[in-house]
Amino acid sequence: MAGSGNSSDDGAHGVGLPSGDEERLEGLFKKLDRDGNGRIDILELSNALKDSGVHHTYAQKFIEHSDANKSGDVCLSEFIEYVREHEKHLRLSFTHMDKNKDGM
Ligand SMILES: [Ca+2]
Ligand SMILES: [Ca+2]
Repeated sequence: MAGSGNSSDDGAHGVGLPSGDEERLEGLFKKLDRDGNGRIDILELSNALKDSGVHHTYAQKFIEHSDANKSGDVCLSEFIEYVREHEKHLRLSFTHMDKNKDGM
């Protein structure tokens, strides 16, 4: 990672969002993006879910629904957008995933 720029925009970012929410989702995104290329593809997601015993068709569904521009993979903004909207429903799976990781 090169250079940490001083951005001087103290303006409105994340309108209506509790601060920290996007960071939290970004952390989750980075966990799932195993090769760190900034996108989650079907393989990465199904591997992550497989580790925690979630059926792989769930990964496919997740990609299908969150891939807003139909690129075949999910970038950070698509991920945040989707998870934010569906978090209540999704939280179960992701909590489950964390638990399993720590619990083994
Ligand atoms: Ca990736
Ligand atoms: Ca996409």
